[in-house]
Amino acid sequence: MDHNRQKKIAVIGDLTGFGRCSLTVSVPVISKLKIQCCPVPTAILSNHTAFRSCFIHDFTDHFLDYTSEWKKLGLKFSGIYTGYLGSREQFAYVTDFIRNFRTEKTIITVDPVMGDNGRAYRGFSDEMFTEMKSLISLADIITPNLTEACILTDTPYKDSGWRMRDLDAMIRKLGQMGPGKIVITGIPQGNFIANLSFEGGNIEKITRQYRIGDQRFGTGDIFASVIAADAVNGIPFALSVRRASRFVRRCILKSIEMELPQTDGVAFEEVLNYLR
Ligand code: PXL
Repeated sequence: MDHNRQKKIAVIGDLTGFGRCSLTVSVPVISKLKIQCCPVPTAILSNHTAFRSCFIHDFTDHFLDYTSEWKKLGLKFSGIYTGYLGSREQFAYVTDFIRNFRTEKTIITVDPVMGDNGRAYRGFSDEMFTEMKSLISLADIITPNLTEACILTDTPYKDSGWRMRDLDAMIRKLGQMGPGKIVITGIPQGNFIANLSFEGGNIEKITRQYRIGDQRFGTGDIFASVIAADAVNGIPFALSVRRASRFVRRCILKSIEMELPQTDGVAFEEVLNYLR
């Protein structure tokens, strides 16, 4: 039996019941882009970690049993996309997963989820930062936000006043760490939010959008899901970055219109039809 007739992406991330992040946005977004999405849960949470309290069940101990069944089925993936990892030990498992399941054609997207607004998410340690630096060396594409780009390159974070020269140095440093395609998201530039992308060693592009309200949870996961799916669908990287940011913008605008609390993720369901 051939289980590999349709393109599919293995998505490694957490299953979070409330707050629309990780798998609860990756699965619908990737599916909408006509790719079969196969989740590997890293943890099960009642709600994401930015709420005052949450239940977390770490799934590290089941990673190998879960993924070895996929080996038995002979599954092959057009893409592997990793997001939030719940424990330090998971980095070794994810690295082995990539080595075991990668084919010549598999596109590896690593969203180095670690923090935002200059701060690490709850539960992230210096050791996990070091692990993330090795994980990105296996990636074809990475999608750090500004905070994560700073962590990966040991650059001090600041809220504003980024000069092009400094951003340039940072993205090149990331490029030297392995990935061929990089987009740094959420760079504040006055009334604008910019994304800086890098491809094939030297093509750089900065795209800006008017800042609309504050940041909302899960938008990085939506962005990276579009990038991972587009890459598998053969869409040029620069176009994909534009599509992803435009879609995220639509999601934020809808959420503002519906007056959703910032913690609750974005109302992507309302605008998913625009993604095609
Ligand atoms: O969107 C990033 C993210 C993913 N998963 C979990 C999180 C967060 C951010 O807080 O808590 C569980």
